[in-house]
Amino acid sequence: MKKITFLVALSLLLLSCKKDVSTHSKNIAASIEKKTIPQNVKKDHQIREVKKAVIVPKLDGIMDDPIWKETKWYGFDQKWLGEPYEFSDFFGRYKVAWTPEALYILAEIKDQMLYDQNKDPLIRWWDDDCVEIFIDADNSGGNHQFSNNAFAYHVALDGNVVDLDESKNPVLLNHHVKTKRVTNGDVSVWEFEVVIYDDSYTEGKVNDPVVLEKDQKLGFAIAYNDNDGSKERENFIGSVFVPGEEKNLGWINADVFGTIVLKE
Ligand SMILES: [Ca+2]
Ligand SMILES: [Ca+2]
Ligand SMILES: [Ca+2]
Ligand SMILES: [Ca+2]
Repeated sequence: MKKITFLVALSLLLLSCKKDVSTHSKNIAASIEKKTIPQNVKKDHQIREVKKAVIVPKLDGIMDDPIWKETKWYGFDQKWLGEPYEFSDFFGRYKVAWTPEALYILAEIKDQMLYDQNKDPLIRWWDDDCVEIFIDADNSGGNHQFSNNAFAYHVALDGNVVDLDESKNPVLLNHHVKTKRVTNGDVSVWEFEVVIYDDSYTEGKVNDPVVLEKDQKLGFAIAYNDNDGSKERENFIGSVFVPGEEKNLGWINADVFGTIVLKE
């Protein structure tokens, strides 16, 4: 009888040891998994509140809409690429507003020469004069170079919209961003309507845009590629400070985008 009791006790002990060992190995596996798949956490910076437009601004390149009278200008004031430039070469400022259906941007750009070297919108699109709009729908930050975690919409002078997709090729995303530009002398007024898509967007499929809501945060930046007749762009001027030596990171990493907060 004693022997049986001893054997039962021994088996129970072994069983509990086995359970401990297996729980322990599971914990190790989980921690290794955590380390190999780091969750990106964006540190919000340049946090700006964006006002809701009660009346949708008319996309006509004229800034007389009620919302543009109520919102303030921000500057394209960060040189991301190129030599120092003069006011006569480039000056830019912009405003942002929102409705549940889209983000609206007004940009006033002073550029003494509008240059469209490559008529094909998918050839070296960044070397032609273009406005670049950076959107991260869920403000996640992180790499988006060949994914739809965020978008870097290059809006060309002819209104074509280009970004790289998951196949690492440029695609036209003209249904994401609509624009109207009116140029008088060296000043262009651009109005944009940006329909927001999140990382579930799949090119060639039916995709539902994000319905924007009060207090929603988005990653946002805007920039201008200025070329006045050179083989390659001469300047790239953005809206947000990028720390470190390499400033041209917006097209790769959504961590450098500022953060906008949608307000009534
Ligand atoms: Ca307008
Ligand atoms: Ca220029
Ligand atoms: Ca994202
Ligand atoms: Ca130019």
